[in-house]
Amino acid sequence: TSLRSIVQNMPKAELHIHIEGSLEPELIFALAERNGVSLPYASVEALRAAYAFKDLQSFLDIYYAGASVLLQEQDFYDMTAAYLRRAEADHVRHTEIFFDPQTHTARGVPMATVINGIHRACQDSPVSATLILCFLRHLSEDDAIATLEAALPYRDKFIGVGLDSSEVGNPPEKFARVFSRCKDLGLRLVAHAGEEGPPAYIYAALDVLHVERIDHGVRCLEDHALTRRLAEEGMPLTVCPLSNIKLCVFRDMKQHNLLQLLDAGLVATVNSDDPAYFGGYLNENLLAAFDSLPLGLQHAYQLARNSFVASFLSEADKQKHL
Ligand code: ES4
Ligand code: ZN
Repeated sequence: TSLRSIVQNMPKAELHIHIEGSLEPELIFALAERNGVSLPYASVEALRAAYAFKDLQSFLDIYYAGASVLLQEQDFYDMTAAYLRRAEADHVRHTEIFFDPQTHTARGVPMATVINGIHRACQDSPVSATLILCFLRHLSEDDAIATLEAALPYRDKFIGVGLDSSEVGNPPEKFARVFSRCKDLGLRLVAHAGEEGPPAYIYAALDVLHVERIDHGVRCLEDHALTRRLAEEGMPLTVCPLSNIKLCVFRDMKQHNLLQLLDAGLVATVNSDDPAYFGGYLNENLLAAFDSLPLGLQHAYQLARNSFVASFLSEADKQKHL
């Protein structure tokens, strides 16, 4: 059996997937039609042609436009169900799904519509799926606090909170109070850091927000003390190879630092981030990395293992997968 087929078929967890980033152009157009929303693109092909990004912000502008077609609970259900079917095909056994409520509540969509639609699709899937509510870091901390309050009636439907959107200029410190509140509520904590931002943002995510995983974190290798610390603490990084290439964090996949991260002893995992926008779901991310980097069977095994170790499954549930 080839390494590629082992990588594809091995049971795995996904820990960094924005559900709004799984909206395929075909579903965007179908939902636009269903909801009478007009799009600034003439066709599926025209929309897909706009997926040429130079950095994170140029992607986010199109990602928020795509999400504007989501209005009814069934829309959120259909989007999530479609992702979970793709995850199942990639042998994903467990997934921790990010969602961005502010992208929808700002358009007048009720919090209940967002959470109930996504959550019901998770319950109907054979894949184990939990939810992580992300705060948009380009908005204020007061907006994040209001969002948390609005979500608390549905506290049983999400396990944690994260921090996403435009990183540079919006450091973790900006969200110290809301993360402290979330920690007191028993929510699990993660944050995007060190994707486009410097190592200082990773330190702040750890020391100010007290996160339990770093999303991306690939710029940690610029700071040797930080790299050593992440390794010693077993602090996981949720790395997204195709995302990093599409957003020009690395010039091409041969330049990606995934192997250096693993060689440094970090609990690195591979994830799809925004699969509809970046050219592939989880197995396509793994295969792209394995095709371009000198990764072998041991690395495949390590990445599958890391995905469960880094998850928020109970220790008993992790054991079943290790
Ligand atoms: C995101 Cl790749 C990435 N980075 C930051 N925020 C995001 N939201 C959706 N995808
Ligand atoms: Zn992300």
